Amino acid sequence: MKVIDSHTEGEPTRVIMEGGPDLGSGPLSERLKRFQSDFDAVRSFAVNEPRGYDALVGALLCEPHDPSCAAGVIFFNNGGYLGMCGHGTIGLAVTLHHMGRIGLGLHRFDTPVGIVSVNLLSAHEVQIENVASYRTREKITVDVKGLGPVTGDVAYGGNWFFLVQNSPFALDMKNINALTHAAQAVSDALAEHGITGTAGEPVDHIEFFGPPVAADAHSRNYVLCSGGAYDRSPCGTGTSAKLACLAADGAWPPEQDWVQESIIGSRFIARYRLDAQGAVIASIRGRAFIVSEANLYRNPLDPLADGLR
Ligand code: PYC
Repeated sequence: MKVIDSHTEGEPTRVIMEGGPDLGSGPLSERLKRFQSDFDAVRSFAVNEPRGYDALVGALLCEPHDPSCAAGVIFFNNGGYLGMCGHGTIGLAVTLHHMGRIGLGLHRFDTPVGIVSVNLLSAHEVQIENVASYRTREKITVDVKGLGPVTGDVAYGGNWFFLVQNSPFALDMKNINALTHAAQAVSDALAEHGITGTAGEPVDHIEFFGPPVAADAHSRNYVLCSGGAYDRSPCGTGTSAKLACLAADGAWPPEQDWVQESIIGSRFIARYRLDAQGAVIASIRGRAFIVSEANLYRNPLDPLADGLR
């Protein structure tokens, strides 16, 4: 399998360029189901140890279903599959440019949850326009083991998020283990209380917010991803969900930059517009850099041929 690794504001993406599973044709949402049911070992092979690590997000490059798109993509991680991935889309755009497959300017990518627009501003800087984001529940309180009552919003930004305005710990890397344990406990509590997305999807990304460190930023976050690793970037789909909450609260106007800092201090510049139906369409701008190109090998004699699951 040929892969190209990059990082987007610190968060890694591994694009499968060759040697991925043949998922056939049809909408990306159907091909994701085929990936899940028939080729899940390939997901584990590509991102889990010993070839990968927990924070790594995989991106299977596919033929798009919609002919207006430059590429199709299915994102996945150490634990399963993602609807969309903001940092991964930025990483994919920079990777395709690195390979000479797309030029600077506007492109469309087909994903399992819809089409996203990509504006490749330079070899490293990309602005994406996400699928519609929305909040479904406001200020709900769950009792969390070890933390007590925790209040947050449920919102969608391409994945499902629980957004907690007041982080239980200061948003500092020295608290990374405490933040991760707390976010995992919140995730467990949501599952126990049956709090899901609109079609019963798990709310499997948890965001804690607090004041920014940089004077020109608006907020800092910590994001727990569905596989249990924390996002080194501010999370593109999580920042989209945040904008949906700000818009619903009337707390941030359309077409104005919102600077979202991550737990490591990297940032996305985000903004939103309202479409003809009044839906929040978030744009996320960030930078990605290629870090390696590699061939991954699978030996059937290897007890970890399909990765450490
Ligand atoms: O940037 O949307 C994102 C993302 C999701 C999971 C990790 N990063």
